[in-house]
Amino acid sequence: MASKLLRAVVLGPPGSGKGTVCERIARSFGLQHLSSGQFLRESLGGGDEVGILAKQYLEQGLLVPDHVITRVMMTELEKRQEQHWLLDAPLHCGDCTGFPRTLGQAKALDRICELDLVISLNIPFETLKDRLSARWVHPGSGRVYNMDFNPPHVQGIDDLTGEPLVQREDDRPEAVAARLRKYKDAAKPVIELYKSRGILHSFSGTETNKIWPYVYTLLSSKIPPVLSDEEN
Ligand code: G5P
Ligand code: MG
Repeated sequence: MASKLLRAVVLGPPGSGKGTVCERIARSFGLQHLSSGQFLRESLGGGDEVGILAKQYLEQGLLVPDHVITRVMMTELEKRQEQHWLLDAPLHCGDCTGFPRTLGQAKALDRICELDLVISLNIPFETLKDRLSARWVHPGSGRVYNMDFNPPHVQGIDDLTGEPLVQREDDRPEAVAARLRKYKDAAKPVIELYKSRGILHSFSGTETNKIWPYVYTLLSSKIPPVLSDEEN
């Protein structure tokens, strides 16, 4: 018989380290990392309906409408549920970042799964702006670098593929300011909802490396790690 699925979500403002923390969780615990923002960015070049709709919102740092992102995420989550079931792995897990971001999205997620764990990252806004202006990404994989925190071996080049790195359109200062403003209003009721359910775990600080050991300990209480804390 299949064992219980672990369902975890990482929430936080732009630049709080959702992507960075989720990559570490994925490596340390063998979870799948699904990023709502990365799914949207991948859809931009495809010319399909979602890509065309999402483009204007992403460029301006606005949230894409609930019905669009919910459709994208439900499709991706359902696809993976089936894969896990077919694989018949001893433990079925998934973690996603950046979704849900509004109460409407949280309700849509409730209809397909029961979350076990919500991790919320609280990082001072000044720190976020600095991080985003120094971020470079590899568009093909979504790999993220930072000129101060985790620079690539060769400036402007992805370590694994040797392809050029780019700066995200929405990391321009005007778009960053809009994203940070929007985040608070939309996220507050979502945070309150998960707090009232007793599944919210908040972590505050200015450095991912200092927050990480606490996140690792929390996850370890739910699922056995495949890598030690120091290996990440
Ligand atoms: P995204 O892609 O989810 P955001 O804005 O929520 O975008 P973002 O910018 O990707 O989040 P993050 O993932 O929280 O930030 O942060 P990160 O990339 O890991 O870290 C930021 C930088 O800091 C990196 O360069 C990293 O290396 C560095 N860093 C990490 N830790 C440290 C540290 O300790 N020190 C230092 N110095 N640096 C560090 O969504 C994009 C857009 O898609 C739409 C919206 O339009 C959104 O704006 N969207 C949605 N719309 C509606 N509903 C949803 N659910 C949506 N999801 C996405
Ligand atoms: Mg991200």
